[in-house]
Amino acid sequence: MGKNIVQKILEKHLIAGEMKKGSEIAIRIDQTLTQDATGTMAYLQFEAIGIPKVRTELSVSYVDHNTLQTGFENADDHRFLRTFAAKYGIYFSAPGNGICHQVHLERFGIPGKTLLGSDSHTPTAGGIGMLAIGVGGLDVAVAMAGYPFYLNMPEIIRVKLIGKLQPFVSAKDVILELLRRLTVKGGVGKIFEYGGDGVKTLSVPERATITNMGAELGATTSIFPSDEITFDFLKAQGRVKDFIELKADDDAMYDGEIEINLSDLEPLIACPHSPDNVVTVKSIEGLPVDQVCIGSCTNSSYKDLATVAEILKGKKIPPSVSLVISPGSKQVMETIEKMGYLRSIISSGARILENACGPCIGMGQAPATGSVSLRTYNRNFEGRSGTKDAKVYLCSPETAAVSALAGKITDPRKLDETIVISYPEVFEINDNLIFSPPLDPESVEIIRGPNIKPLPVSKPLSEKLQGSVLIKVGDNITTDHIMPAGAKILPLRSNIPAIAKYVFYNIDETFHDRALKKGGGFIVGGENYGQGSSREHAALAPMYLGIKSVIAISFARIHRSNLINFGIMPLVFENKEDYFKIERDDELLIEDYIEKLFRNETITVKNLTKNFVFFVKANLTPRQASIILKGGLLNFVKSVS
Ligand code: MIC
Ligand code: SF4
Repeated sequence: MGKNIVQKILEKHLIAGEMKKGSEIAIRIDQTLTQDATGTMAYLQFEAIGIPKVRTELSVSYVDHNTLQTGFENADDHRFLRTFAAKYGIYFSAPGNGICHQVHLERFGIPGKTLLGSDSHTPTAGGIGMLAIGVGGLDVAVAMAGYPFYLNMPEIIRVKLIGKLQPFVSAKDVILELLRRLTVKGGVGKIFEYGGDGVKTLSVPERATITNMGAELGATTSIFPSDEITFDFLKAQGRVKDFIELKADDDAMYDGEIEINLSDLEPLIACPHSPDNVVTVKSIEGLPVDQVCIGSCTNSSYKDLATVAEILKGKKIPPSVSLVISPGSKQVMETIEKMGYLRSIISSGARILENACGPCIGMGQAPATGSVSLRTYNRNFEGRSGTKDAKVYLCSPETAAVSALAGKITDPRKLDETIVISYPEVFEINDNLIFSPPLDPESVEIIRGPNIKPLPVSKPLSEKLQGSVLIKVGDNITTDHIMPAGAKILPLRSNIPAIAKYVFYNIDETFHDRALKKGGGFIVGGENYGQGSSREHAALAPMYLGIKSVIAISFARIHRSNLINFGIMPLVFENKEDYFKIERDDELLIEDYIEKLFRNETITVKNLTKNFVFFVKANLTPRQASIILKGGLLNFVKSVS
């Protein structure tokens, strides 16, 4: 029987298990990436494992999230990360070099290899045919130490693309269409493999936009074939040696298929406050916009910015609009400069930001009170922009640029022009902000500032779990709700006691104090609890506050793994109706659960306050059950090595 691309890559990397839907497999990881906001913890965890040098083929430490440096904290983190990388054989991509996913695609990604990254948008590298998975920092630390990565074999869904995008309809509209159809939880437990004749009409950056935002579907990852278009991309990066062809066999089997006719798509837009709240741009045309932001790991490639520049060329942004543009990498910046596009962007009145994540994670450019912000980014969760009542819409660079000029949401097809972009034969390749590991790591001293606190120690769970429900939240709660980011909180990522003060801060400011006072307790969640980012702080900080278990209707993949990694039990209701019967402050008791964890049996929870029992399941593999009982993955790895 023929194989699909995912099966071919997994088979080559399989260390244990059977590639049967839902069963646990272990795979070898070739490459890892971290970014600064998750990296400091990941490296402290790697250090705690006690290995002298990374054991991967390649590991890269990027600095792209915290680059505002409003105090010493970020700068201290950068210095720690730079010296740590030098000591342990890791490449270091310095602040200013660009967003990890864009740079990785350009300089390091290799078709057919596996990549594990401590950022949920790691699947961007699926655009060149890598099997790239976003995880928490501890999973990356363990992979850097040479251990396999464990996952439950996902379903493999073929997304068959046919036809060709019409002018002013772009790759972003393809993924928005999938979000419209499948919602933010439609991809949980799935890998999307793209195929069909439409694939060859898409360039690598366009493919990467699509795989990037597959994260918003909750998918494990997304992947494109590696073909002549991939070859051309790698050639323009001076990396022909990294090319291999990758395609599905003609008789490959899938667990499902979705078809998208590219020719039928029209410009789409995700309305506040969820990436799946998708409508046509046409249907909300005329809504005045106050801010337009172009960039982020979804849409900051050379192609994106050259297109934007062509649209802006010779025109002026109206005074009511603030247009901010952040190129995805130094290479993109240098190439748009060389090709003359930067000039058109600057002349239009756009504000040029650093090559970094910036406003996407609330690091500057918070919109005005109650304003409308149109962004080419991937997430529009409430408050993520830094302004709680701002209304953030997500769209393509074409829609963003045309709307910025008009001062209101506008269907870009209204622009009566043909946009033709010139491409350089070879991109501006200047890796002077990527530092290779030195040959004499012994001489490197790791420099830690006062903001870098030691790792909190997790304790094994006790035999009887009792505590109160500290908070009850609804469906699709994001990790931005659990552990907010932004300019005030992000600098505290290396300091768990300090960042723990902000757990659930935007939902309930009293959470931290109540949790500390009660010595921990339970969290109750709805569907898709913990969707969004890979930030393990959304598990690590609750662990620090004594949370023993999260009981939810369902979980998002990365957050569930992070909970397990830090010894917090993720439990799901057997009967959804019980969710509605529980209230904040109810006292819960769980006894005799340990054996049941290993056998995946039903566990009884007593609601002592309301005097009823309800039933939950942990759905853990025996390995995960052992991790929980040891108090987390770090303790587990140390105990077996
Ligand atoms: C995000 O887009 O939410 C982030 C910031 O990149 C996160 C990582 C983090 O919180 O550090 C992600 O996507 O994983
Ligand atoms: Fe950075 Fe935004 Fe991409 Fe996250 S989604 S990696 S914050 S650009």
